[in-house]
Amino acid sequence: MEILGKKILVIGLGKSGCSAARWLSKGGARVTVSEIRAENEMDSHLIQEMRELGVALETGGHVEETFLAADMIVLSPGVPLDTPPLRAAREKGIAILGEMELASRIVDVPIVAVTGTNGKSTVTAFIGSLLREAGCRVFVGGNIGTPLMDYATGGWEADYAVVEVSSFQLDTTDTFCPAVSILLNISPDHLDRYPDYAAYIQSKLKIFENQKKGHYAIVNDEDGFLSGFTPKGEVTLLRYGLEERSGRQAYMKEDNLWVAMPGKEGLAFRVEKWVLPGRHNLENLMAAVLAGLVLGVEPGVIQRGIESFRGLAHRLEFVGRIDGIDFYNDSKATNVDAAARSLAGFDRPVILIAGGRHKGGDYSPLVEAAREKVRKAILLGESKSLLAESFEGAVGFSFAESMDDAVFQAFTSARTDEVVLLAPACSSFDMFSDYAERGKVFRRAVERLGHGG
Ligand code: UMA
Repeated sequence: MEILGKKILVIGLGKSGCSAARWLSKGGARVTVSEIRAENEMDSHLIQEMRELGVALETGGHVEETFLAADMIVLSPGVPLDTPPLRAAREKGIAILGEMELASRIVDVPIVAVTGTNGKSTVTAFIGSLLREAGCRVFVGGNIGTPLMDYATGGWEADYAVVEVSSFQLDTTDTFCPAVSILLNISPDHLDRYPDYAAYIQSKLKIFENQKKGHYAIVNDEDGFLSGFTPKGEVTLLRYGLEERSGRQAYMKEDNLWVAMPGKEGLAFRVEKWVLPGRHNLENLMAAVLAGLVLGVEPGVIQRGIESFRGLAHRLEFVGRIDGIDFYNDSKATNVDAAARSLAGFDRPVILIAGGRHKGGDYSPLVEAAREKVRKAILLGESKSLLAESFEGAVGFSFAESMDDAVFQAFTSARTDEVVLLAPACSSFDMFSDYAERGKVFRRAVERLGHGG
């Protein structure tokens, strides 16, 4: 891609924007970064680094003339696509691409891409660990934390790039072409960004758009939408589901995970040591096992991986047991479906801590999942009144003022062998910088209980 001397505008100076600006400026482009935050709200070291790289900074808002003067615009994933300056640039025919698209044009190793409304970080991390155990060099990144541009900017040696891809990132792809694309599930999310659910689905399907013969599309046959989906072209489609059915290349039978891929018929994996709870985590496991097999990971390595993987922090993470009560941190359950799935993983009564920033959408699937299982809900954050309206008459609840307060109330409400679960069903931005901070605050509150308050 020709960037030398080009006027390139990067929107947003978060992780993705920084990484893109670094690579572009080192490659000889004339880079400007436009950032909505004021300079005094940003990391001064970063500002200094950008200045040293010769990057021009425009902070405290976006200026349309700067957009219109660019030869190309690189977008951070979190930037809305319909702002007036972007619309004007689009009308003028200026190329607009996302950080993931830019990175994928530079990366020269096969990309394994994982998307879905829920579970994508877990599957991304697990595939990365399987490949590492198989002796491959792997870059694991994307929405899970490290931008793919970081790989492109150098310093990494990898045989594969395994990336979690969000719909925000897929929105701004154009030529993105993973060798293996995995779509785990689709349910309503981010309805504050998309005009409707159909638009969100279309964004997710872009993960398959440029795949060719020799590439793999791995999809969840249990998912209402995906069970009827077939990618175009000559891509090899692999389907998985909980029960044995024709057309499925992985399924569960007699507590084993069976594979029916061509050349691997009759292969089975034991799953009794797979620690992640719930049927959805068996679905996630099947997706990762199929990916491992198509990437050439030996079955013995996969079996050992199944037995040793412990999951990710803040994703149904086991925090500890205090006075016979088990505490789980699923701060990453930032939408209704994820929180409902989280609850579905338990076969014991749960004290649920939920609430945060409302993201649009309806809480009734959470109420349904909670009706039989949740003995009490502790509600906090901006959405607590909305959640209370939904829970009224179905699940008992109380309000909390802080995470410490919520954990303490949950602990005093719980009985022996019950579960206290943080599964907020909302984003964290009303009280915390992100879901990880929310999870850490929860964990610290639990640890304090363990030390006697
Ligand atoms: N900004 C603007 N103008 C705007 C909006 C934002 O200038 O109109 C600025 C912000 O002030 C900020 C910067 O843009 O300085 C942030 O950019 P960003 O939101 O794209 O964040 P990054 O730091 O680049 O992180 C992104 C992903 N963030 C989002 O998609 C919102 C990270 O996913 C990802 O880990 C990272 O790239 C590396 O690939 C986070 C996320 O919340 C975890 N993802 C969503 C999710 O999982 O639900 C999609």
